[in-house]
Amino acid sequence: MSTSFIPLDYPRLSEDTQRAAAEAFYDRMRTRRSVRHFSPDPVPLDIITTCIKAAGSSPSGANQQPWRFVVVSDADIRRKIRIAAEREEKENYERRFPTEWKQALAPLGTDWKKEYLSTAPYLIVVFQISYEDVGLNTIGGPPMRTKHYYVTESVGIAVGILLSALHHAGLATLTHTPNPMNFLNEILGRPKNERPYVLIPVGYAAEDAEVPNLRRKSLDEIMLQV
Ligand code: IYR
Repeated sequence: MSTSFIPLDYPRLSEDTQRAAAEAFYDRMRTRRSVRHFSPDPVPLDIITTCIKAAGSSPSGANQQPWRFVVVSDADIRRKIRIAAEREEKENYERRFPTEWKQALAPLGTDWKKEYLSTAPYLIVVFQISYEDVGLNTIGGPPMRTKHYYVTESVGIAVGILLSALHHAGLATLTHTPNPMNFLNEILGRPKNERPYVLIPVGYAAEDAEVPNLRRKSLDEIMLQV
């Protein structure tokens, strides 16, 4: 396959502008928290779709863009998702999670109840597209497939950009991964080459929303200079 190239369209900034941009971004991002208490207030859909376009600008393995973002606003579907997720989480908390895991989760104050899944006006369900079927094999064998590379890494980066874009737009989010999540394929009618990656409730935080008093690691703890 031949490749064509175009000039990179991104101007170099002055150092002052760069510094101001870096600081403004950090100042905004440091206020991001995982929110578990949502207001049912509606959010304009175009704000959500713009944030998804930002997520779609993510780098990906071999530029295969192996992601699908399903935006759920229908109240019945959100309720179905809540019921299915709570069924799994009840099993997790009551039987499947080892004691050690429950101890690690204790500071977050979580349990199997997931009210936010029906309160938040949107659930964005992110799927990773593990491979793509590219047509039927002419001699009746299995379909021909395009393998995707670095799928989890690519989708993880896209989700990071999505969470940043939503937060930057003034919205509250939660990265939620009820386990197992295959009920999402069934409820949302997604094919089996798409695997649920994360479920993100999106909306405004409830007025009385509280978050655990956690400490972020300092720069010294997360960065080394060599
Ligand atoms: N999925 C469960 C448990 C849970 C797991 C992790 I790792 C967290 O960071 C938080 C919760 C739940 O949502 O309650």
